[in-house]
Amino acid sequence: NDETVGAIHADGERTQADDQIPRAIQGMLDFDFSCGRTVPSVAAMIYPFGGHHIQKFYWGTKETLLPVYTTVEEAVKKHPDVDVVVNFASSRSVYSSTQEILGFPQIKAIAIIAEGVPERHAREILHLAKAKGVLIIGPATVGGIKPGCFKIGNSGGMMDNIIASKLYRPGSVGYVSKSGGMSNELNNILSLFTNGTYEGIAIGGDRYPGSTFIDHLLRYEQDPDCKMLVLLGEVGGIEEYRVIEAVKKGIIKKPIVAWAIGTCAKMFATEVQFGHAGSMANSELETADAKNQAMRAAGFIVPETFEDLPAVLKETYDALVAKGTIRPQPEREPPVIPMDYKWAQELGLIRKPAAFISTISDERGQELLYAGMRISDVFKEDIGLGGVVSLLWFKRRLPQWATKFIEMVLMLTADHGPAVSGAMNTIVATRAGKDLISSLASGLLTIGSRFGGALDEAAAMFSNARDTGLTPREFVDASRKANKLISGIGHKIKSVNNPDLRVELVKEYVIKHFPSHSLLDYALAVEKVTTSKKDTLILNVDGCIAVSFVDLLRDSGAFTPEEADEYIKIGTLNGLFVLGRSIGFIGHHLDQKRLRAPLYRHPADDIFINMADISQPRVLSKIH
Ligand code: Q5B
Repeated sequence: NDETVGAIHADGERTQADDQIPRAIQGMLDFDFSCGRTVPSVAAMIYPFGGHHIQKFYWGTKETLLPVYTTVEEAVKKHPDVDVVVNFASSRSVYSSTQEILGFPQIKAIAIIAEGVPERHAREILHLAKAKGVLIIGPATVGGIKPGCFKIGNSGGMMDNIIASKLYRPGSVGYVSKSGGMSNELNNILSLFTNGTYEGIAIGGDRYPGSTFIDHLLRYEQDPDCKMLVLLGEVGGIEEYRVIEAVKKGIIKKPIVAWAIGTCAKMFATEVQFGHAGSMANSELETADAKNQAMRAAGFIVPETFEDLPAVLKETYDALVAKGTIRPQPEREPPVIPMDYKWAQELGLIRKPAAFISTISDERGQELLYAGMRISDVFKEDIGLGGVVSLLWFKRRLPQWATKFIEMVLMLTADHGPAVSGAMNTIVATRAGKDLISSLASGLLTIGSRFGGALDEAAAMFSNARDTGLTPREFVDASRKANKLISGIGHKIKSVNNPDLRVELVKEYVIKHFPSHSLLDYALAVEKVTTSKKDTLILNVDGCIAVSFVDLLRDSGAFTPEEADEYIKIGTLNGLFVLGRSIGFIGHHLDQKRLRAPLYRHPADDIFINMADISQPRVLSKIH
């Protein structure tokens, strides 16, 4: 009927739950929609991990939501109309989950998809289900399908197959087979040679299926809308003989077309185990030939070969039409189900402009690539952290003197003690109980034009001044006139008499290794002017790194002048300080954690609180 009937149970195996099960559910919903159902047949999912949540699926061209519960108990309580569970749990957990499901009398049928369920577990489930009057389909089954009504999991295949086999509307033929793959073939044959499938069940190929041929054929016999039966048995087991008994006793009266697969077994010198766990003859009785003979003798319609199956199906169907038992209905237009985007893309039917472009790394292939360089080569060629930065920031290999300089900058800027603004904020955040990322972010957010974030502006100011031909003094005077501090000049504690050794190290390296250091020379000449006014107005660490990096960008030969300018404009140089100082901020966070440092509160006597400028409390006039 057109009510929600099923719940899905999945265990915790991420690969299944993440991909295959939602895909199977989407297939069920697409089938429902194609049948003209007004509500999805799937009411809910049960997934023990991840907490209660909601998952989104397509419903035709629109979307619909399915609740996901963590327990069967919660699901059945919320959905008292549900009586079917499709159990997608793995072979390891299917036993316990099926037992749990069997504890709820509201559930009347369970389809067990898992393969490789231990036979002892399968028999116990079967025993318990029988006692409780619950129909089990499977294990090791694709499930079953009732056109126009409900499909279990991946039964019937993909939507194009469902449409081609006309499974969106009921036919008159009920079939039961062991194999899921063969049931798809049957759907196809029935759609070509009869008016199609009324209901089809694949009982699964295990030695102990939860329900067998006879269970389903008896249901079809009782159902007035099912006019003709098909049994697709196979070598191994004796379940076909139970159907033979029912036919002989007149319990099954509807015409039944049958075939046991595996007649080729006789061509092998020894007994052959076919694909299914149960498909091996342990006696003459269990061979496909013996079964076909016995079914023929009992009055089943058994073709001479499997290839003749379509012909006998057609004959049987035509006879029922001639008798008036089956009245073929006019065909309705097959429904249009939108194709999944991924599938359409795989088939090359659609294209769409990408929302994002990325040009620095690629992890889609076998090996991660940094700007086209294989990660294994990054190590083989020992390009170091400076090499990695040059690949990911500049998309090119830089000469060793340049990559070593990048590494030097990262090492020099890694920390400058706990008193600097960013470290302080990191420490205060840590002491307020924040986690590493929050504390680090707190420190990083402090980096600004006065603290650590002066590199880009320093690079721009010094190069503009030099490029426009200003002498160092003219530059200093012009900045003062414009009331503008020169970025990269000045330090809170370092001075001519207390030089910043980091700056000395950078200067030494640049002068020794760089092919040219003209902007550094210019900046040092500016420093001479500023320190003549005040000895703290030195070329500071930000400024020294910035001008040296401009020399690197302009004169390494690796960049065009336009590229060099662009890297300065887009904020690359501050990135060096941010990256380096993150090392120190993380260190301060860990240090405070290790020290179990308590919440920090700044002493009030260190804050001058003055509200003298507020002459009187302001009173808001009443608004009438
Ligand atoms: N005056 C750095 O200020 C500081 C002047 C200037 C012309 C200047 C200041 C400044 C530019 C930004 C800059 C990076 C705020 C610094 C860093 C990383 C760090 C930090 C650490 C680490 C220092 C006193 C007198 C006044 C000013 C004049 C000052 N700067 N004139 N150009 N740039 N620089 N930031 O000491 O006549 O008396 O009114 O903003 O490059 O952040 O270690 O702490 O590794 O963590 O408070 O090294 O220089 O000086 O503002 O009282 O000024 O000098 O006009 O003149 P101070 P102020 P006057 S490296």
